Order: sequence, then structure tokens, then C-alpha cells
Amino acid sequence: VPTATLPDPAAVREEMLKIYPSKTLKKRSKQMLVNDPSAPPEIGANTRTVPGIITQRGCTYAGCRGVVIGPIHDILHITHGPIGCGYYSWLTRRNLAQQRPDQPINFLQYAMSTDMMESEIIFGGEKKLAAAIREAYEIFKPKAIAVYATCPVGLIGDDIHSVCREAKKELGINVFGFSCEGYKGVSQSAGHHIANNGVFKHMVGLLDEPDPEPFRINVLGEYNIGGDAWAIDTLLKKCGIHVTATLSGDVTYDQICKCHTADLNVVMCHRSINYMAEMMETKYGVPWIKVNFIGAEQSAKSLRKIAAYFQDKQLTDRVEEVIAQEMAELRPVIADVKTRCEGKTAAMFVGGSRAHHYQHLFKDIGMLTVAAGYEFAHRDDYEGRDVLPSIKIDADSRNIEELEVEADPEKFQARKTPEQLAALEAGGFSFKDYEGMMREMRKETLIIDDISHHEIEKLIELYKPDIIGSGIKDKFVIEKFGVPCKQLHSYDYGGPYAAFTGAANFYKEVDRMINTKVWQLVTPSWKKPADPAHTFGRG
Ligand code: CFM
Ligand code: HCA
Repeated sequence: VPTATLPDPAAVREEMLKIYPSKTLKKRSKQMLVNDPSAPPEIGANTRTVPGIITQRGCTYAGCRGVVIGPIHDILHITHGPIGCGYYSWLTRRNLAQQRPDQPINFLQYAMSTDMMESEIIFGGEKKLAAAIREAYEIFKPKAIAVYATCPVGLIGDDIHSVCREAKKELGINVFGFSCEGYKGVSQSAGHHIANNGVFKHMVGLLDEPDPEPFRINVLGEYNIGGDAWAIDTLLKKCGIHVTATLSGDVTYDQICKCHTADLNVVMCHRSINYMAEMMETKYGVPWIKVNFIGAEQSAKSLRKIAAYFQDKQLTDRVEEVIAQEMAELRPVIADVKTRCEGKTAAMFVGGSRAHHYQHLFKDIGMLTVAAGYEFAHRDDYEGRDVLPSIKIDADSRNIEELEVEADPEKFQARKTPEQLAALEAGGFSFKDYEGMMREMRKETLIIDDISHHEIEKLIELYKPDIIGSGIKDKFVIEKFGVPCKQLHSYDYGGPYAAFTGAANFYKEVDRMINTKVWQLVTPSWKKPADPAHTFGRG
């Protein structure tokens, strides 16, 4: 991409900021930066959105129930609250699970809620919750039930945890609650933290039955959107690497209960699950490494890293064989797509990890990301792990209790001997080498945290990107400007995009989206003569 043709990012930033009143301007200034990969500047991430700004963020309940725990498909999820939260989170995130012979019903299709009414808001909803748990148990006989508190529950002070404890005693199954009221944090990120704590406390470690296969790993922070976890699983299987559990994509309760028996945790989405990786290491001795199966080069690098960890010649050879095979199939696709996509530009504003990961897929086909940002990530996701001590004081972490975790004297098991660790280190292997987004991005890229609709409009006007990766809340705003928008949350119902096979799907879809002539037919409404019936809004 001839970067000389790109606008000056500092000038774009000024242009975006100039309409804000002074207090908002001050705040937003810290959340918009021009990148320097050699010394990432400090970003004002994970702070409260200014009221009135149109944000893409979600709430704590969404992060807990919707994102991290929702995909566990053989337990019941009961939302305690008025019906809205349960109803509007029903099947919106693409939590895919395969039907299994031992479990004919896929519980993910249900929306279960206590449907609190005015009387419960006034007199308390604990009795109704206890009755709902009992009723749900009678109908479905699940292995476990999880209860999620919504905003009003926290406000009136229902004690969901004691209701769950009672139900656990009465029914003889695992019942546990999450105080994930939507207002708890500044975004869904707080919900991840609450979810991790609960999963760790109530599930991990309950089943001491290691899978018999060698090279056992858990894939943490992989949620099987569009079948990504299946694509990764297939690739790992080809190499002879076994997945004990994917947290949380197409995963069962038992898999989570025994995931502490794995040899290694590999972390895809650091933002949503770093807490779990750290806690499992402390309590059970499972080390973790960061991986990324989005993008061909990144997938190869991740496989090599896993093989390097196991220090096994046969596995290393097999991994190289698989990479060679997969790349032989992928190369012609890349070459073909590149003829039409090379030199095009992308911008990405997504969640807490994909804005980073997907840049690699665009890079594979010769495209450049000119601007990027997360919705709710923290400083370490932008700047790298080095900032960890200081992120402890960020907005979400202040509100959420850290679990006190210590090594379990019976279950802790060091996965490597000191000699093996020394050999790994001598070979240049490093654990926890999490670099964050900024170090892996071109100098002068514009970084925008928690982007607003106003800023997206300015970005389109000044950068004219060929494609934007984003979510449902702004997809159609973007497309009305004549710019294709690829949803990087739901994949617009496509996918998988992970691993080599998924990468091929992504390249072809981006090619189709960018190169279709349909965008030339779009005339945005503000370019047409004013309609006297709609005189308000954009003039
Ligand atoms: Fe992690 Fe996710 Fe993401 Fe996320 Fe999400 Fe998601 Fe996302 Mo939507 S866990 S941070 S809270 S990778 S639901 S599967 S797509 S915003 S970038
Ligand atoms: C969430 C879920 C979401 C929303 C997607 C979007 C998802 O944040 O609660 O805004 O397009 O991936 O389903 O991130």
C-alpha cells in the first residue's frame, strides 16, 4: 500500500475531536493515538463511555452470561431479572454446539428467565428464583445450573448465591450464581472477569480424569463463532495435539471440570480469559502461552510454538508436515485473491482481541490496516504485557474482587522439570510473551479506543477505507456510506475464519465484498436533495 497517499493520522484525529465539548475532548484525546510500535504510547482504555456518545459496547451481564459462560451447552443458564435481558440475549451471540449422542437437547436454544415482575422488585425475587431453578431442573434434569443477576437484582439486593447454595443441597446438582449486574463495569469486560472467577471457583478442578491422549491442551478464549473452534480442533488433531477443553466454545460441563488436567493452556483471546490462565497456573501448575489461529502465518507460528513447548521430535516433524500441506492448499488462494485485494485498506473496530488478530488475515492478502481499535480492551491488549502492574488500577479492576488463589497441595503439578525449562529457555522459548496490538502494527496507524459513530463517519470521509471490520451496531451506518462492513463478531453468519481452512474462507469473502460493483450504486441519503419530510438530523 502506498502509505504516502494516506491522510496524516494526527490531522484526522484533530478533525474527529474538534466537535467535542472540552471535558469530552480531554477524555477522548487519551483514547485516540498515533501508533509507534517501538514505544507504544499510553492509551486511555477501559474507562467509562461519555454519556451521549454512541458506543458499540455491551454490559457486564453480556460479557458474563453471553460471552464466557453462555456457550457451555449442557448446563442451564437462568437469567434472574425482568424479561428483557433474557429475551434480548437469546441466540444473539453465535454460540454454536454440535448435537452429541449422549445429549439430545441443546440447551443453548432456550432462553430461561425468572421474568421478575413489579411485586418481586418490591418484595424481593429470591422465592421466584428458587422456584424457577426447581422447575427448570424438573423439566431438563441438567448436570448444573448457572444463575445470572441483572441490574435490578443488584439494586434490590436479592442474594442469588444463598438461593443457589440451597438449591444445590436440595437438588444434588451443581448450582452457582454470578453477580454480573450490567452496571458493574464500564463494558462487557467486567463480565469476563466475574465469569472467569465463577467458572474457576465452581467448575474447574472438580473432575480428576485426565484424557488418555498425549499432548493435551486447553484452548482458552476461543468461542467457536462460525465454527472457529472446530477448525482449530481439526488442525490440532491432524498434528496429534489433543484438546481437553475449549473455553468456551462447543464445550461441556465435564470438559471444563477436568481442564486442570491438561499439560498446557493456549490463549486465543487474552482479554476475556487471561484471569483463568493465571489462576490455573497458580493453583494447578498449568502454564500458558499466547497463540493466534487467525491468519496463515499466525496459525503456523502458533502450531510451532505448541510443538516447541512439548519438546518432542515426532510432534515437531508432524507439525511441519501439516503446515506444508495446509500452505500448499492455501497458497494458490492467496495468490489469486491478492491480484484483486493487494494495496487495499482496512479499518477495524471490534471487541477486545479481534481488531488485533484480524489484521494478520488482511496482511496475508496484501492489505493494510490504516486504523484500528477495541471496544473495551484494557491497556495490556494495546500496549503489551509490560503494563500489567499498572492496569491493576483500571476502572473495571477496582470494582471486581480478585479471587485469592493458591497452589493446591494435592492437585498442583509442575508440567516441566527445571532441566526441561532450561532447555526451553535456551531454545528461545518464552511463556506469556504477550505483545498486544500496537507493537504488531505499522507506525502512524491511527488507534481509536471505544470509537463513536461520529468518529467512524469522519474516518470514512478522510481515510476512505476499502472495508471496515465491525459489529451489528454500526454495520449499516458504514454500508450507507458505500463502504462494505464485515461483521467480525458474528462473521455475518459465515465462517469459520480460523486456521488455514478458515483463512481461505475469509480471503474469498473479503475479495467478494470489496470487489463487487454494488457499492458504486449506493448514494448516501445526504448526497441526495433534502427530503422536506425529514428536516431533522443530518443537514
Ligand atoms: Fe474475546 Fe470474543 Fe473478542 Fe470478547 Fe465479544 Fe466475541 Fe468480540 Mo463480540 S471474547 S474480546 S466479548 S474474541 S462477543 S467471541 S466477537 S466483542 S472481539
Ligand atoms: C456482546 C456480543 C457481541 C455483539 C456483537 C455486535 C457478539 O457484545 O454482547 O455488536 O455485533 O459478538 O455477539 O460482541
